[in-house]
Amino acid sequence: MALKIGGEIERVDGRSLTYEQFIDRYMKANLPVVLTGLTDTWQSRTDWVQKSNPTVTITKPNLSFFSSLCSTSTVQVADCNKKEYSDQKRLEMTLPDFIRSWSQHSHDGSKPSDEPESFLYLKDWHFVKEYPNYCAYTTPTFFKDDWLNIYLDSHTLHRDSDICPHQNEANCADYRFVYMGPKGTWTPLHADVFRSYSWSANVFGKKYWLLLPPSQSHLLFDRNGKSSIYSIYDDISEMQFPGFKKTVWLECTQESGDIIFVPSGWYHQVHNLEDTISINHNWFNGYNLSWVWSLLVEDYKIAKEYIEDIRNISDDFESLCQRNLAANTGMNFYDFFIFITRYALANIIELYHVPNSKIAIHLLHNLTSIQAVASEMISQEAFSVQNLRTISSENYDAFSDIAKAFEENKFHELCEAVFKTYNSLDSEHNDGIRSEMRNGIKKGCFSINCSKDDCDVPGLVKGLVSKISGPQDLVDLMGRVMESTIHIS
Ligand SMILES: O=C(O)CCC(=O)C(=O)O
Ligand SMILES: [Fe+2]
Repeated sequence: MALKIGGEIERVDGRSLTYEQFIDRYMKANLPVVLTGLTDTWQSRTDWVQKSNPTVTITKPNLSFFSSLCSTSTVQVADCNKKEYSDQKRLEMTLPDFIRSWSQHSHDGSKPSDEPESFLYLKDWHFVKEYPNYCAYTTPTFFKDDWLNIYLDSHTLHRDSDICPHQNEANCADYRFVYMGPKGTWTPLHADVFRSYSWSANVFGKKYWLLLPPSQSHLLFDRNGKSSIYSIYDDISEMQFPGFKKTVWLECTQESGDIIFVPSGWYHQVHNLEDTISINHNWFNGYNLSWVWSLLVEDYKIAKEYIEDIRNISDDFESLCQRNLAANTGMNFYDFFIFITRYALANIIELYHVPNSKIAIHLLHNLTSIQAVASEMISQEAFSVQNLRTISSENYDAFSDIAKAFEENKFHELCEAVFKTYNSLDSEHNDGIRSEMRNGIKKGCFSINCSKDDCDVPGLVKGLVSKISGPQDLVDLMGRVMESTIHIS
């Protein structure tokens, strides 16, 4: 069945787009775009590319850069020829072994065999985390309002030791990745983790993307709404997937140096048209936070239905559901609530320091979006008084004990990162802050933005709410903050 292509993804020169335009046209509207001209100065675009012949402009990826810099790395690779459950089969190997397999690979696709040869694609490599001193790229301004990675730089998503026993492992670490693989490697149809946004930059090579708007996602599922299509190029049974013929796709060819923005909930399939190396981040912020929450609610229902028959014999059914949700989706309601509570507190601390700045507009928008999501959490069984009595003290303290959070270094780091992020989106204010810091004015609280030696913003916040015992308290706190900041000058 031929695929219906509705059009091409819009291409825009990123240098002529303002941040406000990017917010309005793409993040808020949840529409994809290809941005050009934003990667020319990246170190990776020089170091990761090998000019094989100086007289002819033939280039290849510089694989020896990786074999020498990353000789001790262990990486996850996908075998593009083998399906396992709803994804490609994953293997673990050393980076030099992967590079060797790539160099030896001559994939002509014609080899008749029952067991197709393996065809390896290195995915989800936490390159920045592993090599923090090598500056491969700078995240373009458009993608800097990234709550997920900002939070994970100081905190972990899970506290329960039974959910994430190896908290320091790179796979709990962040959502900043490098992908690389030979021509023909590909990624099956999917929507991204947490229904986050993603951006993906081609450092070298070329990719072909097919994207489907979220309004058509239901057409990709079978009659029971359970299993979904693996590859749009498979021979798809009309009996099993009756909606598929109605789908209309957007396509694009992403050239070397281009960055694609993939909005929340858009299913996509991706093919490397040449040997390709790319960098990508998954992230969310105030513009797509509700997508993350909706996915958690949807996946929670599935996790619950799956074990419904043992409800009556289970002592603590809710925590079983939450444990399964964390295992399947990557976080559960408590992880998410801790995350938004701490992100909100960091925003509140900074808001009280710069109430009349442009930064305050970002911070207030963040609080409004967190408040909207938190109010939807109130009615969830997970937050009933009874269920909150049974959750681990690690989880409960992490959102309820504000005084303790204010003492923690990792919370101070979060405040600093939040402030720096919004400060960098507002260069005017930037200069003011820098000169205050240069003057070495004494600080009264832990905010890096604090210049008063008698400042008690943390005390003020503690005065608004002594303890956050659930989503209702968070909603109320934000209501009070938004009321009181109107009067601050
Ligand atoms: O480049 C790929 O193979 C997949 C990338 C992707 O799915 C993404 O950036 O969301
Ligand atoms: Fe993706």
